[in-house]
Amino acid sequence: MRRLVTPVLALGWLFWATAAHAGWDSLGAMPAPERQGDALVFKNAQGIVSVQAVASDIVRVRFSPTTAFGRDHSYAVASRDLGPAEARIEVGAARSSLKTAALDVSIRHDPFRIAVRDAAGHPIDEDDPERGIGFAGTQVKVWKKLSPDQYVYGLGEKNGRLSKRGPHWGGATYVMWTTDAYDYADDTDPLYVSIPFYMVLRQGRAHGVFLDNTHRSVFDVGHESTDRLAFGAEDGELDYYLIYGPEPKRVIDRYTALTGRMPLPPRWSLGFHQCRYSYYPESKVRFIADNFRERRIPADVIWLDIHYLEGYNPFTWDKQRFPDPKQMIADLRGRGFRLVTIVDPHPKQQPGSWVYDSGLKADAFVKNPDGSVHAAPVWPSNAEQDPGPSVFPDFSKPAGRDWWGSLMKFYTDDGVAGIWNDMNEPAVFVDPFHTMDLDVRFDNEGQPSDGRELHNVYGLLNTRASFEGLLKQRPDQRPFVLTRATFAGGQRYAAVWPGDNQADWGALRASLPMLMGLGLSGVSFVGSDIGGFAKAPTAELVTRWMQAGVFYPFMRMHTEVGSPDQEPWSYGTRHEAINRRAIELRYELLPHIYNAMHEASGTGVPALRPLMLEYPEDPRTLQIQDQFLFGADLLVAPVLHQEAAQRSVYLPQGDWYDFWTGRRLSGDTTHRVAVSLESLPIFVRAGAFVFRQPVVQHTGEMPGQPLIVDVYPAASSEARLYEDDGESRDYLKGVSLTRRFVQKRAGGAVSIAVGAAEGAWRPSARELRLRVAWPGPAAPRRVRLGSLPLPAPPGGWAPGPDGFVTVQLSDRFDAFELTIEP
Ligand code: MIG
Repeated sequence: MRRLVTPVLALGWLFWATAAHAGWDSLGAMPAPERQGDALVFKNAQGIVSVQAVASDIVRVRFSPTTAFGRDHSYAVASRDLGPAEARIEVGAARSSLKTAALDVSIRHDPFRIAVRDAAGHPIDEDDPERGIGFAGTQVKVWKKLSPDQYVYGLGEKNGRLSKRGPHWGGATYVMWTTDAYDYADDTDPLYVSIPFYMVLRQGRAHGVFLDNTHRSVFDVGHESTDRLAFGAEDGELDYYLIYGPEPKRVIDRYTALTGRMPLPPRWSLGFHQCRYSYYPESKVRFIADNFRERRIPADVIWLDIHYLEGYNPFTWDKQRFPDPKQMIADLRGRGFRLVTIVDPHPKQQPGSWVYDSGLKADAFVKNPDGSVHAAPVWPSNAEQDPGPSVFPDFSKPAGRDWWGSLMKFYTDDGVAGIWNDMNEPAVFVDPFHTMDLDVRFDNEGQPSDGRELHNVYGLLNTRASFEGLLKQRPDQRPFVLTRATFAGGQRYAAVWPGDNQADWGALRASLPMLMGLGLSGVSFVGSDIGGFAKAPTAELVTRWMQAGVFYPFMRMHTEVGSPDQEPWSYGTRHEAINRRAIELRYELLPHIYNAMHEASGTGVPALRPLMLEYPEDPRTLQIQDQFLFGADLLVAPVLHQEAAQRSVYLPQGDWYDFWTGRRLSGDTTHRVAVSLESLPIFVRAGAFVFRQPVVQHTGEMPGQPLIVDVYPAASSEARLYEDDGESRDYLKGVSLTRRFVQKRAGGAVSIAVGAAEGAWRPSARELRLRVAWPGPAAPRRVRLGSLPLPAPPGGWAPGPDGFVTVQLSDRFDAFELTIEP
């Protein structure tokens, strides 16, 4: 867009205020505001603005180019009870301000501009002085200053860089409009998920901005002009929250206090998942299960895609292909497998069928403007026999969600473990937009509206209904839902996979910033299709993808219809062995992974972390996207290039250990590491505790396994380990086990203190195996348990060839201290 500001400026602010730039009106002068609680409310002939301290570190700005605000309603916000604001408010003639313990919000009245500083006076977020808030017809927008030292992250599931300012900082524009993007390239936008949230990091200080508007929205990050960040929506209010850190982790914590957090997933869902479009008939499913067990490749879940259905119609079984699903599922369970089925939100319009008839009766479907039920072609229209259009549940209606939720019984009765919601952008087979007609009518929780407003939350509300339905059917079990589309706050209901990626190296590399961007945006249970969905990967690509996928929070292999076999053993024995080793590593690390996911469920801070999240003060971390941290302590640098013989790895300040060899490496520098096809470079931060177990074939084999704790000494450090039964919801009532692990180095000795168990859960009897990366030049002389010297090797402790000293105890859940002396 051409800048029209400067020449007009010369005419004076009056014109400037009303004709700032092509097609947009900019908010001009506001009279002094009215105070309402912790908010200031401004009104003029152009519109109404409220600036409210929601908490001491969260400010909400609402603007409507009308005379009054609409209903205060949100599908994304989970809680507005975020702590006291205790705002001090001052109203002056030219300026007003709103001060909390953390923030200083200063509002200039004429022209209307907002600037936020932290308590020390650092600028956090400032309206662009020339533009500020604007509107054009129903559109609303705000322009903010963007300075060269501001890094922008987040925006959910996006292609491109981790840092959202685009290549060479030429800027980039991101659209929020959930879209079925089959076979997308590494620059396709938008994709399936819309999360209008970004984080800004400036000289180590972070804040977040969340636009709570479900209409199509656009984020221009330094694109139209390098020094501005603009965002806005096609309709509705400009309703955004500014969330202060200053630590980036704190921003996520507070953003997810507002929009909710991922509930603790069932442990089996953190195992390995095998999927394809599609496994059928039953004998094929059994064959896949047999392969895993006989080849000793661990796995927990097999997935059924749309070919299990009769005519692609959800809530049916094709009885030719699956004559006895209940028996099949029971047999699989007996061998440690769970089954997840796809359930698309588009039942066939089929009078006489129980799903359609009961939906009509519950008045649960999306309507046409004339009040008739809306029908359109999706998968059931492609059925070989008796094809027909589909109807679409209105998930924005509580009764529609309840009805959908009640249908989950169809699956839970057969023993299906989890639900896969696909096609919920919603995708519809009509060109050119490939979605539902936007004039359709939704209930919108009592304030009827159309597709323009509800499109972006269709997936979120679909998963909400699935999640709540599963919970109703199995109140004592954690629901598992996977979704393709969602919106801000969707982390409360479902894990996310970024749809139909390509089986190529670019897509493998792109998966890391995409998944990290989701994590920075509150969605921490994520994983891309391993091997790639569209087309066929090479053996080498599959193996590299499997290695990277060990650290995807959701680890699933999947491929499209008609592609060659894509299982871990499909690429010859050498690749099978390496793929097995990768999946085995996943299972060895499950106690650690589960612990990290538990942390994410409590704070929102994702397990899969960009380096900037832990090292925001280190400028060298700010754009790294080809390596990542898992939790705070594991740094993973998967090999992402074909035929690579080496790769470089940046280790931030501090000491590090090579996970595989125990060799010490210094931080604050870039290392070149030689790699072979077998290599998955992993580094462990000094001070880390890594929680492991021996390889198991599925999570059902975990009870009774030794708990292995690898300790990587630093001057001093601590960690907490969370455990529970992995499946039930008893942990919500305190039936869990948390222990604190502390280590210290002093005078050449290393001491490890394990705290008393908190919580009411205990695992079955097992061994506790502590392995300490012994820093001394020679083997230790003595190991004491409290004051008791343990028998020397081979009795109570043993130095290993790998430099680790191993101490085996029975895990007794009481506090103790171990000292290893030189
Ligand atoms: O139009 O269910 O992204 O994972 O295998 C394709 C068939 C529909 C798209 C999903 C993909 C799934 C496929 N689905």
